[in-house]
Amino acid sequence: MLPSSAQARTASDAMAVEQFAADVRYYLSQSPPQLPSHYFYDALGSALFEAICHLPWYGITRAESRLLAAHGDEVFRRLDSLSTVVELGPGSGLKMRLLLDAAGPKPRPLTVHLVDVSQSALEIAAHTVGSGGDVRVTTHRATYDAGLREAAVQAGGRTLVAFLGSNIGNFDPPGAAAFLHNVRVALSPGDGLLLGVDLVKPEPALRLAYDDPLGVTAAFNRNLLVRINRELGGDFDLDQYEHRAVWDADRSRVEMHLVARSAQHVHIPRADVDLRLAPGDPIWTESSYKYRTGDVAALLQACGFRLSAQWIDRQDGFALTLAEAA
Ligand code: AVJ
Repeated sequence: MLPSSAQARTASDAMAVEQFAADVRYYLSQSPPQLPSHYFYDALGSALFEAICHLPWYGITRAESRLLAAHGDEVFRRLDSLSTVVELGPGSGLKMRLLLDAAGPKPRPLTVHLVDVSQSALEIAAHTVGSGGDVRVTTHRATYDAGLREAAVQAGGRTLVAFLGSNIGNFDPPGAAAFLHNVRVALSPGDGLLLGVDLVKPEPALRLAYDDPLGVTAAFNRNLLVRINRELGGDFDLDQYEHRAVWDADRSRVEMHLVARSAQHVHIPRADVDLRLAPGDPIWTESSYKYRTGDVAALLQACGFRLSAQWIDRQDGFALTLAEAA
């Protein structure tokens, strides 16, 4: 007999695999075939993403860290009597630690809720965020919406939601608006939202950020096929997929694809998939939308927030925006 927590873990893992299988089946049947980008983040995918954050060509994490270190104290000053922070998609947790450190001594006990689909990322983030000894940390292995609802139920007092790293870039514009609406609904007037958004910049910089000379991003992208092979019994032939990143200026997004180099016939038994690709056919694995500063303000206002402050990193083209639930 398993201890009840281990049992719960096993049951939720089984549910997660079933959801993965259903999503793989549905999205690969679209044209072009697609895969949802949040499945990048298994243990290896999360580690590869951490490596991406250190690449000289990927400026998002460094730009945001500079802004958090420089303005974190002001975030807390503008939200006096804050008692809860909810971070959606904390990754390694280093940025939240940076924000908490920048704020200095906390006048009251602060609880930080971390929401992530990746168990390995959550464990690392909880350790990193908790290492300051100045906050209580609670984790939620869940999607953003489900995790935010859970955290909001437990939260007492004034709350700040942090959505950093330009994670919002993975939503298409209607999806981003719907998501921010949900965040607003989970909050009360006076609660805060700290949003990190990557800005539109010249195409060569965008291409290098998503197709780096070390091939780390290519490995991150292909790891999705490794994960499907392992968890769903797929037979993707990894060398037969080329990593491609393209900037679509009209839609203001970088797309990542995996392009078949030759004709492919793929079986994924646990997802009941039988997929044929011709040479040059893409599987679309990610969209990363880029914003202009004015877009961010307009989007927040349309979703029930009032702009409180916006800080820009000119070096890498990144915006950190603090808004208040209106
Ligand atoms: C974590 C979604 C913000 O879009 O820049 C990095 C993911 N993809 N390199 C991004 C990613 C390729 C990243 N986000």
